[in-house]
Amino acid sequence: MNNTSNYILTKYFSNKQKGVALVIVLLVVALVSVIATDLTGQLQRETRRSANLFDHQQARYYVLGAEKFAIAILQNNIKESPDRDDLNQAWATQGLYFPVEGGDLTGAITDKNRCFNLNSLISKSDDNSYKSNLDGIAFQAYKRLLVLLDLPDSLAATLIDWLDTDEQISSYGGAEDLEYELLSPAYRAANNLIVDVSELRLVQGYNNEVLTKLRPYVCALPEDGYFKLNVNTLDKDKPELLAMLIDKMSISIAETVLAERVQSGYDDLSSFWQLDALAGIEIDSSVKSVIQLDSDYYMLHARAQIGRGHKELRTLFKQVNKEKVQIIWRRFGTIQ
Ligand SMILES: [Ca+2]
Repeated sequence: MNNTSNYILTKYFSNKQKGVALVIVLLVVALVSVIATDLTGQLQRETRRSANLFDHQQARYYVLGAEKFAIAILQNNIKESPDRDDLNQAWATQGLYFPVEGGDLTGAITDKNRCFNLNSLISKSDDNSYKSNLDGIAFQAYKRLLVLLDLPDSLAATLIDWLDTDEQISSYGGAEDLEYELLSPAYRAANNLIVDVSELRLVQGYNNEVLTKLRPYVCALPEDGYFKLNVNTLDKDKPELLAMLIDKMSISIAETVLAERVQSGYDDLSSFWQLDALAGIEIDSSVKSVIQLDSDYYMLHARAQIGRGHKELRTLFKQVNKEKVQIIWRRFGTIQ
C-alpha cells in the first residue's frame, strides 16, 4: 500500500470515529434530557403531593379545632342549662361557617335524643348477656314506628335476634345464625350492640328501600336499653317518633303536638303532658319515662376545605352526669 492510500484510509477512519463520537454525544444529551424531564416531572408531582398532604393535614387540624369548639359550647350548655336542652340554645345553631386561611370550615351539632336508639331494644342482664324485652316500651314503639313508616313489623323481630345474645328466634319472623349461615357468603348474627346504623344492611329484611325510609328516624347509641327522647328537640317533620310511643296517638295528633312547641321548647314536662292535643289519651308511665326535656348525646359534623385538601369529621359526645362532655367516638370521612 502506498503513502497516498494510507493517508486516505487514516482520514476515512478518523472521520468515521468523529461521526460515532458525535452520535454518542447526541445520545447522551438526549438521555440526559429525558432523565432531566422525568426528574422535573417527579419533582413537580412530589411538590404537588406534599402540598396536597399539607392541605389535608391543615383540614384535619381545623375539624379537630371544631371538635374542641363544640366541647366548649356543650360544656357551657351544662353550666347554663343542665336540665333542659332546646333548639334556641347556642349548641343548636345550624350551618355555622368560618372562613379560615386557605379555605373554609363548616360545622353543626345535632342532639341524638331525637332518634330511636336501636340498641334500646336489648338490655344487659346480670350474666352479661344481652336480652330483649318483647313487652317493653322500646320494642313496642319500634314495631309501631315500622308500621307508621309502612314497613313490616317483622323487621323488629329480626333486629332483636341480631342484637340479643341467645340463638333462639324471639318471635315469628325472627332470624338467628341458621338463617345467615345459609347465605352466600355466610355469616353469623352479631348478638351484640350495633355500632353504626349501616350495620342494619346485614340484618335479614333490611334492604336499601327499608334503610332509606328508616335511617332518618334511628340511631345507634353505644348504650343498651337507653331510650330517651327530648320533646324539645324532636324534629317537627318526624311526628312518627312521638306517635310510636302511644298506641292511640295518630300522626295528626303528634303533628299538632310538635307544631304547638315554640322554638325555646317546654319549661317543664307537666305543661307538655297537659297539652289540649293530648287530652283524653291515656299515657302509660313507661311512655312518660321516655319523654324528657334534655339530651345526653350530641353529634358534631364538621367539614374543612383547605386548598385541594378536605376533611370531614363526625364526633359523638355524651354529657356525662351533667358534669363533663366526653368523646364517645370520632370518625373521619363520611360513613353511609
Ligand atoms: Ca341473637
